[in-house]
Amino acid sequence: MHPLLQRLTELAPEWQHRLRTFLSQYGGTAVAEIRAEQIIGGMRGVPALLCETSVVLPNEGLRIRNIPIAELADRTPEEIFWLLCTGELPTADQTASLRQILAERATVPDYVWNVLRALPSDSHPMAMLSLGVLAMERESTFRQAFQQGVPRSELWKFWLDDCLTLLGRLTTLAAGIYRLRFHRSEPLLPNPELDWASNYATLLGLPDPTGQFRDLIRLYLVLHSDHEGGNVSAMTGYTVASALSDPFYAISAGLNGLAGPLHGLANQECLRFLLQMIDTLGTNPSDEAVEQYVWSWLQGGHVIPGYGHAVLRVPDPRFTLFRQFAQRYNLQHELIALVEQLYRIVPQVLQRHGKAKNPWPNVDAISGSLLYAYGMRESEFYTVMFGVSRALGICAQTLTHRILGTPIMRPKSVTLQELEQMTAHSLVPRQ
Ligand code: CMX
Repeated sequence: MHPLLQRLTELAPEWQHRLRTFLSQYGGTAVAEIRAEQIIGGMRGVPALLCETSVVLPNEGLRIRNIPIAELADRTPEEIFWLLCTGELPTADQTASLRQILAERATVPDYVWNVLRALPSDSHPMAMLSLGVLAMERESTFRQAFQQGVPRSELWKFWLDDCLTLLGRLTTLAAGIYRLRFHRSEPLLPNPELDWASNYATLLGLPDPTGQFRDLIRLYLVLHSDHEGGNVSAMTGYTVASALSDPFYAISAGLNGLAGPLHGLANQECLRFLLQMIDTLGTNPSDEAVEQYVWSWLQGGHVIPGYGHAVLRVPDPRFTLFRQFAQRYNLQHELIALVEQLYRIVPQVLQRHGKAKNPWPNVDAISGSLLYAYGMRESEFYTVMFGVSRALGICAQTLTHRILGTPIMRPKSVTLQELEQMTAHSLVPRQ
């Protein structure tokens, strides 16, 4: 039994007991009221999902297992995955064991590459990533275990096994997609001696004489790993997994949600926004010119990509950590300069504009510019970078649900007519 499985086997009974006790004592207790506008408005603010791995505090940002993300910025993705899954930071031996498992599973089978090679050359890299993950579903040990009648209480072990296979291969898959899609070159073979982030950076095949790109990839994979349970990709993964569809189905589905411009695609959109601005205004534009550009963008009915957030009400600490990365390495690039300039200007503009509840930058306001500055110019690939990292969180979240044995998702939907009746007469909906 490998150390992560062993530790989770020790923790699982404790967690299951805690949940059973809680439900028996407080299962019938009302914890929130729901306004009609929240039902229409994407359930914003409704506490409707259990998520143990992380929280996003409006005035602070992300905490993974109650540790502020800023305190985790120097960790490796392997440490973060262990933390997400167990609630504990791993020892050096535990990290090494996880690193070894992921490295051992890093080879992507040929049939997956063949599926991807068969796609039209203009397929979006996110569609390729999602499809690549889905193609591997045939190897799911979870599905086999379920079909063979393994007791429900044991199924989570197979869930973990699938997650480790999926994650081990994911960096190789993503880097191969980058090479196939943008450089018409063949995927590189993973190096079993390297950790997850270093392998990924190497397999992408970009020149990295200083090692700074590898450091950026490591930070990138850590910062995007999880953002509580209610965002589109995590909630989609959770919903699909709750039907006991296996991790390949669940992660592929989550990635499809991440591909939307209001969610993970915002980093791609943000880079396009910056490049268009440079095209129009030239390099080193004045503050006045930038402000005017931002206003006309808003007046054209567009959102400012990389700004605003459904939960956050302060600058995203992940934005701040990326900014510090650029400062630490004294990164001189016109895009990074523009990111800084927008940070001075956009929040004031959005405040005066008066719509966005949060005028501050989110992580996407800078992540793409950093990748661009280090030579990854293909903005269509940026959401894939995000997706590789976010798979850590969705795997850990769904694993926790399998350990706790939570049931299939089935919220009650209502018609507008029912809502009208409920608000008029304060009735509860028919079941
Ligand atoms: N620029 C212009 N208008 C914005 C805005 C922005 N950056 N952010 C919000 N608004 C607008 C909304 O479009 C909405 O307008 P309408 O009432 O006309 O529909 C209004 O302000 C209120 O929105 P909100 O409650 O502040 O924000 P939401 O929770 O509805 O949406 C988000 C959150 C992220 C989708 C939105 O801020 C946005 O579109 N931002 C730009 C895209 C982006 O950066 N997305 C990445 C988010 C991080 C992630 O999930 O990956």
